[in-house]
Amino acid sequence: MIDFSIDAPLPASVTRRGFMFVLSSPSGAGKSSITRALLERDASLTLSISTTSRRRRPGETEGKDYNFVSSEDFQIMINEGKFLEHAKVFGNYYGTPVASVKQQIEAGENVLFDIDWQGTQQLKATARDDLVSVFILPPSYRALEQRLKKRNQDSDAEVAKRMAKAADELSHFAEYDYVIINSDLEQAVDEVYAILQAERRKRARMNGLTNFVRELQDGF
Ligand SMILES: Nc1nc2c(ncn2[C@@H]2O[C@H](COP(=O)(O)OP(=O)(O)OP(=O)(O)O)[C@@H](O)[C@H]2O)c(=O)[nH]1
Ligand SMILES: [Mg+2]
Repeated sequence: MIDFSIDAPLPASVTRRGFMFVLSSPSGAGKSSITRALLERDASLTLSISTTSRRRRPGETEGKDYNFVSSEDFQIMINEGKFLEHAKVFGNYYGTPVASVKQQIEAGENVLFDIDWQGTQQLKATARDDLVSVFILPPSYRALEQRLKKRNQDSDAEVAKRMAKAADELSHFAEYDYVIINSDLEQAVDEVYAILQAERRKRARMNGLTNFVRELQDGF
């Protein structure tokens, strides 16, 4: 397989602008597994670590999975303008820290976001050109239910709540640039990776092309 994450060298005068790469899906569609695999495969990709008021689950690490804060502190951070976007999901607050995303994009890095449709809408409103969004669908209702149960991280009540919300979340698929149906994890990762690699090569994300082409023309 060709490793497309290694670019052919660009002329010194041409640079790349990065983008925000958003993955959303109903609970249990496999988004977290896809996220993990993508980060492993593509070294140019960094994960945006969200802040949340949800309680830390066993196995989760502060600062790696999320920055965990109290609801009160989250409210204060909202008021202080600390978030690029934020939303309430399943009764808890989640938000993207405004911090380094802008600088990362300008430096040509691609930033991966595991956020819901509300957050995606907010990013779209403020930074459409820097946003590429992918919605992951489960292959069937049954598959979704089984994945949620197998995960077993949450109580039965929590699983039921998430199932009920899944139908609602599904209805937002049409707000996304791309849709991937995750019936086979490896294949789904390949497909999302292909999108990532094609989007990196968009003309609009390359700076300095006009001058570069002018120099080429001068040689004729
Ligand atoms: N808008 C927004 N949504 C977020 C953010 N961080 C996480 N989320 C979303 O919040 C939802 C719940 O995330 P978690 O509490 O970690 O639960 P989970 O088990 O990962 O749930 P799923 O990913 O939905 O299966 C997911 O849909 C995430 O995509 C954020 O910063 N902003
Ligand atoms: Mg998740």
